[in-house]
Amino acid sequence: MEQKLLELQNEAISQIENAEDLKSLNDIRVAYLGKKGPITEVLRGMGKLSAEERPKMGALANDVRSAIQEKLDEKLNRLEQEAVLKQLESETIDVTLPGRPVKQGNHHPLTRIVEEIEDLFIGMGYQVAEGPEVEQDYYNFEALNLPKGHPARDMQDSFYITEDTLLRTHTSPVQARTMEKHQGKGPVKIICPGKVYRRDNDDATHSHQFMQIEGLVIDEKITMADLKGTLEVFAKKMFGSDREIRLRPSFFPFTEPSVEMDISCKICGGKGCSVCKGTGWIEILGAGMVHPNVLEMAGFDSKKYTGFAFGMGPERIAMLKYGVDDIRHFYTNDIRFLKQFAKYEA
Ligand code: FA5
Repeated sequence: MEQKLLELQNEAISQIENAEDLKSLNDIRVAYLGKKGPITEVLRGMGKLSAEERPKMGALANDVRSAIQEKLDEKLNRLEQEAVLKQLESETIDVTLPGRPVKQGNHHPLTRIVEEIEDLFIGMGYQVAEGPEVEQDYYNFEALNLPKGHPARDMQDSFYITEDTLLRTHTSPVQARTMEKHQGKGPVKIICPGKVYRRDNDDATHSHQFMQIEGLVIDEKITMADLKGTLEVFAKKMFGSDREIRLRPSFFPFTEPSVEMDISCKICGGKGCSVCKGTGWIEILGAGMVHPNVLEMAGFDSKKYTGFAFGMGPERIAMLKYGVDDIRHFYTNDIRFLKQFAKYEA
């Protein structure tokens, strides 16, 4: 029996050494140490042994089991380590490979224009103000001398949310809000950029959502000459001294007198095209002297204070500056269009 046990031990150990994977190792464990294995079989014959030999054989059988188990554990460890090493090797990263270039984006042309205009006016002592896009009818119209039912409300077809709330149709409500905050005390010198919304039909120069930049100056002795001088500085800086500007008399209920400013069309050089609707000019802003009613409604003494205001469309300015022939390009997010402005990045 002793001989048989030692043979089984040698046989098992040699099989363990040759095992190549975890599955065959487990098969060997079941085969030799399992309940139906040969060692259990040998031990069953112990009843035939003498009382003296029995404990000796029992001890030997336990030693054989332990030796096989030890060998199994050792091999299991080795196979597991080998598996980890193999995995590490297969997942190695070659750090010497050249990297993939990271694509760099650029600012949206409208962001560039708005920042450029902001910088220009900040340089002239203006502060940047903001207001809500969902606006009260009062600030969008009434505080600007446009009472309910006023026919000039039709000039800005609106998206109403409730009877008294709407998507603002221009940035002029920020004027009214800022004046109210100043509680009748000048000076006020602000610009307010932001999105506005109108039920306009989209075409080459109109969008139902677009941007405006409002400007407002209130102080003692502000005149139309200050407005004209400011707009001229702005136009020369934005478009270059070779581009022509013109002021046309116009009407806004919140300014008196009112004007509109046009710039000569860059696309056709003033000859007339689809962008300028054949006129050679593109309107970029409305402006005027703040109406005394608007000053009074916001708590300013209109005998002491005067002011000017303007509201311009950055999309139209960007179109003129960069020669873009359709306003919708700014909103369709075509990467081929947007990429062209990378060359203007600092
Ligand atoms: C106004 O919105 C006045 N609030 C401007 C103003 C402010 C006048 C302060 C006097 C004092 P108007 O509707 O003309 O005015 O719009 C001003 C500018 O916004 C236009 O000159 C044009 O550049 C731009 N604009 C108007 N409608 C659209 C549109 N649908 N799509 C793109 N730009 C537009």
